[in-house]
Amino acid sequence: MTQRRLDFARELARQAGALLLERFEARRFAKASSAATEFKGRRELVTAVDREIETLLVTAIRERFEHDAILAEEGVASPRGVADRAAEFLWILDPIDGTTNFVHGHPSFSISIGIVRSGEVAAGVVMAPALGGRAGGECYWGGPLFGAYCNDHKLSVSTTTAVRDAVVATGFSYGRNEMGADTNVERFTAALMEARGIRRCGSAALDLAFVAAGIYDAYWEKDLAPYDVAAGIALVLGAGGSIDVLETGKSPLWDRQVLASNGRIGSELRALFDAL
Ligand code: LIP
Repeated sequence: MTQRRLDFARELARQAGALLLERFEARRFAKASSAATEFKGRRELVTAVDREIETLLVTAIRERFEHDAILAEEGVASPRGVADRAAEFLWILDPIDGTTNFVHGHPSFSISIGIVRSGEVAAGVVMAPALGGRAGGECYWGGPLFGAYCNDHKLSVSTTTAVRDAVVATGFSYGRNEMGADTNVERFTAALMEARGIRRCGSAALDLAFVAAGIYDAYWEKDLAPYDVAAGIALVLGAGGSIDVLETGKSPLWDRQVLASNGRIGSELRALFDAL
């Protein structure tokens, strides 16, 4: 049942990825107007392409798996944020994760398709059409029962055992200017001073895929939505990594926070943050 959906999601991501790359290059080389960019908040962007890709994804999923539930970032499928968490199968979709990068011509953006079965993350696909330097880009796919892959290459998390030897990644909330917001700056500074390197590439789905690929040894972020992380969580677990949270007792999928690691440095990084 999940395998069928994962196979379908891979083909759907390939098709949607080709369209997204076409739109990206048209915008980047100014053959298309950038006027179709709107604001959802002070710095949160949404484009007509977000909605175009989401409509493509939702229509195809509805046609093939009509009884499955769908949660999609732009609300094409259902009121934004309403999700039937108890459904046997729930699709969690981000049509463009890394929208700011997409609008500004940076290649670190992805299509994220997460599949949750009876409340547990079961599989995911993260499609990065502008990465990899070859036709079709990089398609990360897998899940806890399937392993994790980049195109046809099997992935496994890194073997780094200390934060001082690690390359880690994070991101920052759109709402960081709001009164009382958790800006993540203290955690960023602590990790910057301890780790070998730190990256902020602007797509949570890709950051999680990079943990699964052993490129990053860990990644954390707050104020993320389920559609930012659902597919990436499946990939990290499929590659033998660990998924934790920044506040004990919270859900990495539903409570807007995640700490993903290779399973070897996650607790050290969590302790570094808890000590702040
Ligand atoms: C983005 C995440 C990124 C985070 C941004 C934003 P979007 O998602 O992928 O990690 O730092 O604030 O949430 O809005 O591009 O889908």
